[in-house]
Amino acid sequence: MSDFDTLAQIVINGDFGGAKSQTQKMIDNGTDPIEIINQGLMAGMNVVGVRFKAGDMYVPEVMMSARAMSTGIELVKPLIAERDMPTAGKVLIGTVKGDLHDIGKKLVVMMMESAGFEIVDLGVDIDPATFVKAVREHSPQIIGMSALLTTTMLSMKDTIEALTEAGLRDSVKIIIGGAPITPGFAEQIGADGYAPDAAAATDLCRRLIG
Ligand code: B1M
Repeated sequence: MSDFDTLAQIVINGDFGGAKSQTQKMIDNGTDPIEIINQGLMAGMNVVGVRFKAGDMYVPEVMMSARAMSTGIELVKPLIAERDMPTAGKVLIGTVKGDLHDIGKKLVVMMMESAGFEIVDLGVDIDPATFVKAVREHSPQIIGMSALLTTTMLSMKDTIEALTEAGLRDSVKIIIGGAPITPGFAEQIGADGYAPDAAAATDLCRRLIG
């Protein structure tokens, strides 16, 4: 097994101690940091994404894998100039106004970060005006909104309307998700897409950015 395969397997196993020592070993051996990310850490997380989607891995295991991946990334990050960090695109994400649920959103964030997206996570209880302000500030390609309550999902519609009023709607793709959300609701409020889980959300962003 190559060093890359070993690191990928460590990420799949969610072994953050192992991720730290294996990444450090590869750095000490002079392995290219970008290759450590792409062929080791991300390769492992890609397998996790596929298994999670297929129902072969569950939320706690995915979180352990994401933590293992982050442990490795933190070690190689200082070795890579910021412009060289692989980025798949920028995603601004938040749980909508009135809603404090963020476990699923955090999972989405971890999966997207693992796939190379740059994430601006606004947190929870984010009102439409804050989304608008953040789009102006960060210029993301994608906005992701999460809602877990049937009462707060309507804030997604308000946010899209606020973005339209601010003249920003056409500058971003909008995706939504969360337990009460359906593809029909996404279509009804004019979102660009819906994803049922973190792996699907990551795939959707890849497709939307092309
Ligand atoms: Co609340 N809660 N909760 N809760 N809570 C639910 C959602 C509920 C279904 C429980 C129930 O009654 N059976 C119910 C909603 C009913 C409804 O609206 N139909 C409910 C309620 C009523 C409430 C309160 C109103 C309770 C009260 O105070 N009376 C209150 C509301 C607070 C508020 O938000 N203003 C409340 C509070 C809380 C806690 C704070 C205690 C806690 C949240 C802690 C936290 O998130 N930091 C909590 C929890 C934990 C839950 C349950 C038990 C679990 C949610 C969860 O984390 N699931 C939940 C019941 C349930 O779902 N079984 C419930 C695990 C997570 C990995 O899944 O979040 O679905 P999920 O995320 C998935 C997908 O949905 C998707 O990907 C994720 C990972 O694959 N996804 C996206 C999520 N966001 C996405 C975004 C995307 C794409 C995909 O693109 C951007």
